[in-house]
Amino acid sequence: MSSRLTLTARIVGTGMTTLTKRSNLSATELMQEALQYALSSANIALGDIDGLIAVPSLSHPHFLEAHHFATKVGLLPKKDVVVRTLDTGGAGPITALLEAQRMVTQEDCQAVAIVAGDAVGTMDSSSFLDRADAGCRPSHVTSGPQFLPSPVIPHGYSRCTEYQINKYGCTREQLAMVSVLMSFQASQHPSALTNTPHTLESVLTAPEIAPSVGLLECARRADGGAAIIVCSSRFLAERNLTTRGNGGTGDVVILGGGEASGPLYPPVVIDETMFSCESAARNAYTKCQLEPEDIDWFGLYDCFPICFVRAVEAVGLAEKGKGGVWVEEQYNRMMADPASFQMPVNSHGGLLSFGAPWEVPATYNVIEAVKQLRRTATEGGRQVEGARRALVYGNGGIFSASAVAVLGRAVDE
Ligand code: MLC
Repeated sequence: MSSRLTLTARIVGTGMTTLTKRSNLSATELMQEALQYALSSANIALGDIDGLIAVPSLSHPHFLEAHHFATKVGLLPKKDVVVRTLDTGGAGPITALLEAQRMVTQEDCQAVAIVAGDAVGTMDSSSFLDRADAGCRPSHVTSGPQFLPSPVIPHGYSRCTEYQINKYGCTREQLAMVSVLMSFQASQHPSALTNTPHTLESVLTAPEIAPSVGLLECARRADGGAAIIVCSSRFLAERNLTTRGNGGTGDVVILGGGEASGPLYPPVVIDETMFSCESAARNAYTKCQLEPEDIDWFGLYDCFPICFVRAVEAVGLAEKGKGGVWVEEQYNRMMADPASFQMPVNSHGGLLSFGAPWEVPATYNVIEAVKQLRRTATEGGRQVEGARRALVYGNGGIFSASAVAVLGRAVDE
């Protein structure tokens, strides 16, 4: 009864295109395909959508991305539709989830679609790096200590990695273990790009991309589109669409979240002030009045191992400075008994091993979270038994934007 009186934002459908190294499709085509899957999984029509959020792509950038996409799919021109482009880099899909929650609970939207798509895998290496580098390096800095060589993003994360090593004693091996763990998780997911687990040695001996980052420790460039449908509980009740009982899947509620920002470019001297996941996670827990112990599954952004290690600490899985030790414990547990190993974090394999179409991957965290909460993550022994709440985190730029959302089953058991 109370769920009908309190307006909540529910994730009722998700969709994603097949992840591939090269699709030869445009970002818009990938978004369009993903949206179709999401609408059909939510059992609603495009005409029901009165809110659309898109995150921009690197491969096919458009002025007013969401307006461009809405026009392409025929949602525009139409007066009563709220169309917004959100750009917080890789945090975008989580920022969008929190925005969709506000649109549904405070702006009277009934059904909001979030779309993301990119074809960075189809781009040749130099075009990709030209665009990726330009975004993360100030154009006037061409030498000196602030200058980051190409590839700029791995070099920026390498600087942060060295800070963690020097300040907290995180080891190079512990960082490489993140990639091993992610590849193990991915090998249990049928849609992941990486289907064979890496060995620690293979990660440590992979070609060096930046001083403390090897090839297998970089977000795995790919093409893909993904979409999420968020509806108001009122709309679902009016349409008799509450999916609880519809195939037994149940709705997923957006409980709340938090966001925080860091600098656009890494400073010459890295210190704690540049990291933003900690305050985003703290804000999310405070808003939802929850503690780390209340979360059953975590979708943590892992574009590079350092991002994952910092996230493990930020969300409270490990004490500050002990993220590397936590990773090593998981790795040792996995090596001791791979057949029964389960880790309730990134059960899809994350950016390192599931696949990373630029700003799309945080959407995969949400899609996997929804599967976990609906208890349908059945392949590969991934399902966390009795999962009731999930935390999803997205990171933009080089720790420049952090967004954290907490999701729950619509009716707790
Ligand atoms: C690459 N390969 C991997 C892999 N990464 N294999 C397994 N796991 C991984 N994590 C494989 C590729 O599939 C390919 O295989 C081979 O390694 C070479 O990769 P490539 O990308 O084709 O090579 P190249 O063009 O030389 O570029 C290498 C690179 C680039 C490391 C410079 O991949 C790169 O920049 N990656 C990081 C992408 C990135 O920065 N994303 C944003 C993260 S920051 P094969 O078999 O095809 O030869 C973020 C925040 C934000 O997420 O806001 O965006």
